[in-house]
Amino acid sequence: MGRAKGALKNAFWEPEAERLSPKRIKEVQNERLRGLVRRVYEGSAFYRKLLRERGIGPDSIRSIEDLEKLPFTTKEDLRDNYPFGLLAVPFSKVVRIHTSSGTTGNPTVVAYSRRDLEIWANCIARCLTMTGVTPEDVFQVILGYGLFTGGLGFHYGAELIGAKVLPSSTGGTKRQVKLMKDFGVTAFTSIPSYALYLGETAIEMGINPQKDLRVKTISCGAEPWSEGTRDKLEDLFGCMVFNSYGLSEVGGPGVAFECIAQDGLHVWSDHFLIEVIDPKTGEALPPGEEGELVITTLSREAMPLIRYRTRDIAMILDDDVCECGRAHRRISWIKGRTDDMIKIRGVNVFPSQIEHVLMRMPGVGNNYQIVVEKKGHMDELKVRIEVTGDIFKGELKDLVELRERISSELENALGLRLTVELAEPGSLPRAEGKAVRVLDRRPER
Ligand code: DLL
Repeated sequence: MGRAKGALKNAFWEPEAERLSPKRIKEVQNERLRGLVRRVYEGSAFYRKLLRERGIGPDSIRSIEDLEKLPFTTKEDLRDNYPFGLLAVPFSKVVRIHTSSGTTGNPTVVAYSRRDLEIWANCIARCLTMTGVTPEDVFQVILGYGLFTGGLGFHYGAELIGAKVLPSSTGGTKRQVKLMKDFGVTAFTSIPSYALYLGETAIEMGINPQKDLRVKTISCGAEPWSEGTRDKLEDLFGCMVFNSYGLSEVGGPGVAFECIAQDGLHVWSDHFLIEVIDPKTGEALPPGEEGELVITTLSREAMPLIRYRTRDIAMILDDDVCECGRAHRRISWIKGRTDDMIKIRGVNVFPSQIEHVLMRMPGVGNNYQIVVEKKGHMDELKVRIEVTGDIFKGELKDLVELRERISSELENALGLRLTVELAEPGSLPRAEGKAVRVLDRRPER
């Protein structure tokens, strides 16, 4: 647990919008959903066709209760209509274009109008204010600038607050730490695996992150992680660390964020309507049940999306007003993606299940890697795990005992036999962007 837990103040950027009552949120959503359907009907040939095929007219949708009548939008739809087939405004209204980090085929394109950019910056300003960032802060943006939405997204949100923004982007880890120290950085945002690496690097440089740095609030996201990793980061930096969720297709980061209650992520419900569905049947699931997150963008102008299937797995938490005073719907941490599940000898495994077990165990260090191979006809699962410096320098029997404990906890959690390999601290590859956790070396199936 971070030393400074609870020291941050609960504050609001757009108090009126953030403190909407559950009833008002619903009214705003109803009104914006009706407006959205009308807008895409008029402006988007793609949605007009899709809606007509379902017999839906511009005024058929009256409220969010009608949401299930609307079709889903998928990543394939974005790819098939590359690059600008989903625009709902004339091209002249587009002022920014980002793409997703697609590694195969066409990337997915995200276009913004001027108003989209304003709303995005406001959402990020809400998120940062909610987690204690103020105009007094020196805010380091340790996320890629460029086509990736992370860097520029946080940049403009933090600038809007009036914080002193340090656009250090990614890479050059020692330089990042030096800037953090020399400029008295008090808040930063990064990918969680990179935040751990920054902390380790600081220690290597003889800098104690708790004593020699002034960081008081951190937000991390853009890749799956666990509360165990959060605890490690809070211990490392001695401050609170918040989960930050978003995806480029619906605009980038700033979709959902933790508040200082750290009890689920608030989705800005005046701008994003969320559902959780059974990924196999498409049916909506009630709060408390885990499924695929589906997002409808209520305010986006240039490229609004209706019922976008994120492939992210999470659940809606209950509808109570949070102790921070916000009724914006909360979701759980993201368990993983429907497409990052690995099937090993018929058993479904999510990398996050492994992370969840590991990051809570004493003796386990900051990095791990999952390797899947084929031995004869059998799939073999191997997990390579860095241990802490103490364990590494300690006695052999402690290493052996740790390895056995990890094996047995992982086997219990996954219901699968596996091999555990322990590694020296800092020896597994680090990424400057999203961590690559899984090496699937099985021949193409
Ligand atoms: O990662 C946007 C972002 C930037 C979010 C900075 C947070 C901070 P994409 O590159 O399009 O956009 O990747 C989006 O990353 O569908 C999730 O699978 C995953 N993801 C994002 N945030 C989290 C999180 C950005 N907090 C994809 N926890 C999403 C788990 C996350 N997974």
